Amino acid sequence: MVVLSHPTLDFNQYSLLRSTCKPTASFAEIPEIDLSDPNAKSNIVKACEEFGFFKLVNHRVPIELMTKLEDESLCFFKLSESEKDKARPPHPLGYGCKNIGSSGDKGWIEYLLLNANPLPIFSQNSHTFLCAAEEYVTAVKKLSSQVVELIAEGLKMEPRNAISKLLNDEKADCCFRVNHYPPCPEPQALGGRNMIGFGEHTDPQIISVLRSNNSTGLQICLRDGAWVSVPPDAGAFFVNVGDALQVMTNGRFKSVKHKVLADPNRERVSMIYFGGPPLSEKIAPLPQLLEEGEESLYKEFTWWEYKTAAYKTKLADHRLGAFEKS
Ligand code: GA4
Repeated sequence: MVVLSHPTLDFNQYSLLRSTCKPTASFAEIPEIDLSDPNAKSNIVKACEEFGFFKLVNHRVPIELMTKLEDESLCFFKLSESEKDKARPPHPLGYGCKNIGSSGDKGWIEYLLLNANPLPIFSQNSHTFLCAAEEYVTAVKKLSSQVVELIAEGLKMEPRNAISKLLNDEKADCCFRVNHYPPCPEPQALGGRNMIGFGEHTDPQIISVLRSNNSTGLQICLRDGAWVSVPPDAGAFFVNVGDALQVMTNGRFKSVKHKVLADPNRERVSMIYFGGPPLSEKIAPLPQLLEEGEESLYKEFTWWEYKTAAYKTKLADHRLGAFEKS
């Protein structure tokens, strides 16, 4: 049984979830980075500066790893509510439905939120899911590390593992989430507008690597404030700059605001790896990146301090605001 079936939802209760923005055209100019291209490093840097977001192709992660985990995830989400309830609550980690975070955000979504370092056992029958997740997370973790090393090279930073060593640390605070957005019925009831699946936000971590099935829904916010739809590509990954990387580059890269609208006809499944540093790590501009005389735009803080503060905020809040120097 799919949990978010139509009769169980009260549209009035979810009135705040209606998307208030005009429908946007698909954005064909999403930067596409070909990992086999010798210019990948400078292209990634350009994409992170302009969009905080890019699509990654020729990444060499076998599509079978992705589809296997997608199938396993769908098997989990098709379980009865009482079965899924055994993996609740999502806080700190586990199964969540409609509620995101702990500050009242809601979405047309159910999800699994898991520690990625290492993956936990979240229910008795999770063995096949966890095997698929383990394989997938191992591959995506490696890929994230490759991407931040290309970033370091593109920024002409020494050593090239200055960022990747944080993601590869045995205490790295990385998490993994699988989101399931069931088809959202009756958009007419919402005046033709789509229901919010996951409200607008930036990711607090260093980097996020997303893969979704072929459904639309993901939108990113451009520098001029316009929201654009990201055309889906089930064989590619989409990479976000997170708040921590914005700070580490002293604002040269911007963490990208993004959101997901539920599709009236198709279910969407996305799997996202969030690469974060160890909790005790100081998050500050990398000294190698500061020009002579350039000062940090941010107060000093550890990842633990930022994460603790971030988890008390609402999705759409400007989380870095409290850490900017006035
Ligand atoms: C956004 C990125 C990740 O999905 C996440 C989210 C977390 C959650 O779902 O519990 C948060 C959100 C995310 C940022 C602000 C807080 C915390 C929900 C929320 C309202 C797992 C993360 O690390 O931060």
